[in-house]
Amino acid sequence: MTTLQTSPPTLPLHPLIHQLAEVIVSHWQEYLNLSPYELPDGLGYVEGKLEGEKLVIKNRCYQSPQFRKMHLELARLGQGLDILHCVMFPNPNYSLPMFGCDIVAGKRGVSAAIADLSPTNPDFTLSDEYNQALSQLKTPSFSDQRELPEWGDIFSEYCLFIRPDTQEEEKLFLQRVGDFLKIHCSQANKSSIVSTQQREINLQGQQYYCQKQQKNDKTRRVLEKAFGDSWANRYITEVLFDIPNY
Ligand code: BLA
Repeated sequence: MTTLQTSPPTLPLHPLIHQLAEVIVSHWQEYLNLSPYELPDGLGYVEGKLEGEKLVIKNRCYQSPQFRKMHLELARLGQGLDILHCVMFPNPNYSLPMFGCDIVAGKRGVSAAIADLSPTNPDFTLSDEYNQALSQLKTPSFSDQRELPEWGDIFSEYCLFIRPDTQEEEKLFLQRVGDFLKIHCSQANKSSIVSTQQREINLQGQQYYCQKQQKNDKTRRVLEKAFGDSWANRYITEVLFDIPNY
């Protein structure tokens, strides 16, 4: 296995991935008070090649008072598979859902585009404020809605999981993620610090979310192929879905 950490080149990825990355980062910059977040052991830029094709991963990571970690990852496997992964982990002192999204684009276009604001409380509901704001959004209809996997009970009723069929649908997806982010950032900015008891409940909700996401075999397989089983496991549990225990 080779894992190199050199200065990151710009990855030439599927246009929807670049567009979504721009939507995400511009919302973070506009609404939140960002500071850098260091990933473990210089895992910001990684290249791996074990069997077959090269996997290149480029990470950007920030934090803010309301978010423990905001992670945006762009990755390219060989010439054929482009990936965007993003998760905003709330600071458990605030009762906020998890924003997450994933885009997977292959040679034949985007096969999966998913975005959600996922509840972290024990009864799997979003707060009234979130429900009210989200229910007021215009709900676009997509021609190819995909079915969530078995571990997907963490996602809310607003979760979008589609295979975009046209550029118009790609645009609608981008708009919807922008809407989610606007709502999320403005709710976060309005939220106040909770009791230590509630903080514990928030942490448990995030732990459950991460445990479920760690069950996504499709992500695991891609990483194992490029980096081997133990590296992949460490990356999934320490970078993609590290379970906060502080
Ligand atoms: C699906 N994720 C996938 C797929 C691949 C990856 C190859 C299959 C695509 C398809 O079915 O069309 C791969 N995703 C990756 C890799 C990384 C990644 C390698 O992020 C990182 C390096 N996944 C997330 C987040 C969400 C998510 C934050 O990381 C949601 C908020 C969801 N990805 C998700 C879901 C599927 C998926 C629900 C479909 C899984 C299935 O159908 O079994």
